[in-house]
Amino acid sequence: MISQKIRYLCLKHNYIVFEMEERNRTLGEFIIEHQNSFQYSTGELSRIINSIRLAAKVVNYKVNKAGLVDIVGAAGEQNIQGEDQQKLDVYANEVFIQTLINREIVCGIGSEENDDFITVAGSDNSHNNKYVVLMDPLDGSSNIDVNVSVGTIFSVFRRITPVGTPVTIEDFLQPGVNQVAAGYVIYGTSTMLVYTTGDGVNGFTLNPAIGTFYLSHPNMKYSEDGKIYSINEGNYVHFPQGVKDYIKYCQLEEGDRPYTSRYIGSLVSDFHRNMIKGGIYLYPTTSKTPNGKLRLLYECNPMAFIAEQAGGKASDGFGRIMEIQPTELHQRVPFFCGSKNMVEKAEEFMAKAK
Ligand code: P6P
Repeated sequence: MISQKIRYLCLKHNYIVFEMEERNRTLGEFIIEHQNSFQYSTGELSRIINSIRLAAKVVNYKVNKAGLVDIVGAAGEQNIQGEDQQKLDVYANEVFIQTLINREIVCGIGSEENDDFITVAGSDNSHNNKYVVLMDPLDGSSNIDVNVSVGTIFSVFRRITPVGTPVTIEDFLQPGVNQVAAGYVIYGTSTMLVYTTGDGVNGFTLNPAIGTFYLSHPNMKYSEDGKIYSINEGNYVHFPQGVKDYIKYCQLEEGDRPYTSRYIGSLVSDFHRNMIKGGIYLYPTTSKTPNGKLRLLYECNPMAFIAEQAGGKASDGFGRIMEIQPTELHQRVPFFCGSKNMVEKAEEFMAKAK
C-alpha cells in the first residue's frame, strides 16, 4: 500500500514539475520576447545566445559524464597560462568555437585556451559578421577531477573595425563598458545559463530530460549587503595590506559580523552563490600573481557586467573593472566583485592602506 502511495506521489510530483515547467518560459521564448531590447538587429542576439545554448548542452553532457569516461585529467599540453590543460578544457573550447562559427554571427573569437584570437571569415569569406566573443570555455577546471561545479564564461562585443575586413586585436581590446552581452553557464547540481544584454540578469535552468532551458531565476539581483566573503585565505601573507585589513574586518564580532567564509575555487560557483545569497568575491594581487590571477577580458569583464546589471559592483580594488582599457588579450587584473556595500567597504580599506 505504502509503495503504491509513494509511486502515486512520485508520478504526481513529476506531473507537477512537468506542468510547472510548461508554465515557465523557455530560453527561446524569452529571447524572442526580448529581442527588441537588444540594441542591434533583433535576429543577431538570438543567434549568439542560441549558439551558446547549444554548446552549453553539449558540454554539460560531457561534464556530467566526466566521472565515467576517461576524459578528465590533463591532456598533457599547457595553455598560455602555463596551466595543465584538462581534456574537458580542450573539448569545451572546441565545442564553443565550432558552434559560434557555425552560426555565421562572429568575426572573431578570443579564448583562455588559445594563445591568439581566432579570425572567422565566414562561409563566404567576407568577414561580414559583426560580433567578437571572448570566453573562458571551462573555468575552474582544476575542480573537474573532484566533482565540484565548473563553468563557462562569455563576453560579447560589437566589432569596432570596418565590417568586411579581417578582425584585429583592437576589436578584442575594448573596455568592458562596450559589452553588448555577457553570461555564464554553471555545470552544477543543475546546469544553468545566466546572462545579460544590458537589460537586467536572467537565469535559465536546463531540464536535461528534454534538453530545454527554462526561465527559473527572472531579474536576478545582488542584495546591497551580504554575509559571505569568498577569498583564498591560503594567500593571506601575500595579500596587500588593504585586503588583510578587510578580511580582519569581516572576522570581527561587531554589528552584523563576523561574516561567513565560503570559497569553492570556481569563480562561476562562488559568484553565482554570492549573487543569490549576497556576498563578495575577491582575487587580489599576491606576490605570486602581482597583477591578480583572473583575466580581464573573459572572466572579470563579463562577471562585472552581470554584477552591475544585478545591482552589484565590480572593482580592481580602486576603480571600476569595466572602465579599464585592456592592453593585451590575456591580461590579468585584481577582482573585487559582489554586493555593492561590501565592495565599497573593501575599496575603503584599500584606499586607507594605499
Ligand atoms: P586559487 C579557477 O582556476 C580560477 O580561475 C577561478 O575560477 C577561481 O575562483 C580561482 O581561479 C581559484 O584560484 O588560486 O584560489 O586556486
